[in-house]
Amino acid sequence: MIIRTYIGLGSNLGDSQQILREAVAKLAGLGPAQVSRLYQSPPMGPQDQPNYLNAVVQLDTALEPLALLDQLQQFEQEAGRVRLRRWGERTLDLDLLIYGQQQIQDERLTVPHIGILDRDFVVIPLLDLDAHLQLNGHPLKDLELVQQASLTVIADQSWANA
Ligand code: PH2
Ligand code: MG
Ligand code: MG
Repeated sequence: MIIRTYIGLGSNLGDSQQILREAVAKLAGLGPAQVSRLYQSPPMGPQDQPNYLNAVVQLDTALEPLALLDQLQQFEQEAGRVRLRRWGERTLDLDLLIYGQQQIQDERLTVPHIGILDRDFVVIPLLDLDAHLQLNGHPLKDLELVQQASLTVIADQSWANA
């Protein structure tokens, strides 16, 4: 069965735009993929770290959740992932945000991702891909943070192809 999934992308170390572009190309190898606009976002967590580049990919895939997670972690490693501290700077972060309608509680994986509802750098790009997307029956577009987002659009949805 093909499942519609959403994957959050973040980077604030190295050539972040190139790192994210390569990640999108790898994700597109797992099934039909669409990408959000590309955003710059002030850091959540420690403030003494660079701004992030963030985006979301919509991926339709036949991979089971843990098999998809394995792929995401492999792509993080291939990007030379460096992660210095919790909430801290990193080369590439790939988070499985949504997997169809499934709720998953596994020691390796919680889906929907725990932070979606209070992260503008996740919600706004999700809305690029589906303006009517709902989580547990609540339309994401009605969240207060949508009106107060602190993101800057860096590039339109063609950024990953360039
Ligand atoms: N990721 C983090 C910690 N802080 N801040 C922004 N703006 N964007 C991120 O992707 C991010 C963060 C750890 O995953
Ligand atoms: Mg993350
Ligand atoms: Mg992560």
